[in-house]
Amino acid sequence: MIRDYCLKAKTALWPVIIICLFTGTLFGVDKDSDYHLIEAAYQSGQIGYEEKLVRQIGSIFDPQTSSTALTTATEPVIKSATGLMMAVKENWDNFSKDQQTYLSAYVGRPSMPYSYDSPGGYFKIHYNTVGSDAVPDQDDNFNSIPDIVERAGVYCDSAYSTFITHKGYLQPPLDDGNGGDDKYDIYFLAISAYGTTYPDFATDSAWNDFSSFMGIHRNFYGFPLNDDPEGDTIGAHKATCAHEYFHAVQLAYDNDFDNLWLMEACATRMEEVVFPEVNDNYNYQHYFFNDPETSLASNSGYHMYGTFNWPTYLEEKFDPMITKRTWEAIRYNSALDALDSAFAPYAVEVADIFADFTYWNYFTGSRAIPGRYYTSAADYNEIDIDISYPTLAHDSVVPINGPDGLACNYIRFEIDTAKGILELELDGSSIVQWAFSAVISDDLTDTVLSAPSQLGQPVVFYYPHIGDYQSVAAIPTVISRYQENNTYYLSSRVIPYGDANFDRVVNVGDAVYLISHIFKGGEEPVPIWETGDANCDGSINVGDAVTVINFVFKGGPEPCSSR
Ligand SMILES: [Ca+2]
Ligand SMILES: [Ca+2]
Ligand SMILES: [Ca+2]
Ligand SMILES: [Ca+2]
Repeated sequence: MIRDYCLKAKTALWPVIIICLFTGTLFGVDKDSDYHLIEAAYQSGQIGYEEKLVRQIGSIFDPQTSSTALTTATEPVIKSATGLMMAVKENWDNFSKDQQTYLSAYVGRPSMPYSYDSPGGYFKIHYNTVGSDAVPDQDDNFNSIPDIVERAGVYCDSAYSTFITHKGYLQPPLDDGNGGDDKYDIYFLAISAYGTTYPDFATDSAWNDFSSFMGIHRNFYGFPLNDDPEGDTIGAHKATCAHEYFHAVQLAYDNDFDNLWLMEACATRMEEVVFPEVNDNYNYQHYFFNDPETSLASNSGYHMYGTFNWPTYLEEKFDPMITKRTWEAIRYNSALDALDSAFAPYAVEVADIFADFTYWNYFTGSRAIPGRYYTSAADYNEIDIDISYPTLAHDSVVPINGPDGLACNYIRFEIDTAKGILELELDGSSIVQWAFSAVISDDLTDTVLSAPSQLGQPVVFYYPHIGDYQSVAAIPTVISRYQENNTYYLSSRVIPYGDANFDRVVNVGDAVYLISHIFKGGEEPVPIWETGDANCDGSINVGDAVTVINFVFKGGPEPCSSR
């Protein structure tokens, strides 16, 4: 078994070195899911950071240990190894000599016998026809260039055209003739990932930009299914060219691992901007939608691919160039500050609009309303409900998984037979800044109430005639950037019709209160006037006092009994 835990250097490029870096029995290393087991082992403290990076490189790039065929479509494969490459480069000096020797075989520029220039002339695509990196030899146009290589040229040219020509992003810095000339280099590789972008070297710009080159999977067999009419293999290939080339563009602005969450969110978004027919990004949306309590700005796991919804929301709600403004600002700012800067034309910041984003994410899948919120809302997954109640009234609801900074919960109440006025209250911890939204729905309406919490005060919503609707979704949201797993109390109550003085019972006091209001200039019914409309005729007058008196003293029907 020990042999299974040894990582082997590529013998083609390096002297035969077998480095038994690890002798533990944490896990095997024979499937792409190892990447996640390694991550889990690191998160639980079983292995250190450098060891994690070395093992993850092995799980993706080492043909001895990785599953290069990717034969199980249901098994998630790592989408992009770009963040891993960035982390290895950033931490290079922390690796041992042996680790550096091992890593060098995988993080350096590959060498391939053949190359092909893309029709647009911007990309040089390198490939092999034998050995573990071999591409499929299909050549339907009989020009002696494997068709998959030609397709890479077309797809990457499309990405170039969208990002550089049409949207005006910075072109990735020239690479000093590496790979044969100044064209951007792409290598077909045997890897357990769709692709990876390798930061190459820093330029002399005033900001931290990097030249780069790209590795993409050698055949795209066995990836998750997608919607491409040309088939899943071609769809995965297209998505990868858009995704990884956008990473190359991002590296023209900044090479900072702290930005990885936004890099992945935007690169995954760009898959559907360049190739809207593919929808491979939908395969990753549930990592966010099943985990809305994890911070938008989380750099771990697949969550950051699922958050392609964030740039989608920004581009659809505000304007299509907001992502570009963000990357322009990221040269001199953190990702969140760069976003704030990109919103400047609208005089808002992330904290002001994050609650709006949370309820856009509620109206997807079967909850989508035609013409509202996301363009593709009906095709999306549905957001996870943290707690779901079959009835409306519940006091002191505490979350199962409280939200991190820039995250939220969804708590849903079915209205069932309740009628009256809804009172929905959020009392969040005073450590972080909260916002609160409530979605009041039936099949046709999407009433949303939303407000930030002021100075640690509770947020309370009142809404009349709640019995007319089917459900209420409460969305407690942390709009502070940081702090994990925040807790709160949430209460959903029903104020009965006729409770004009809001003491939660209907009795003679309400009749007195109404008469005082109607005839003596006394206060309006509280907390909203509908509590006093005891006959539900849409106004407050003596008839309401009569209804209350009949109900309390004469066994008459309860207020608004006909509604
Ligand atoms: Ca061909
Ligand atoms: Ca080059
Ligand atoms: Ca009362
Ligand atoms: Ca009335």
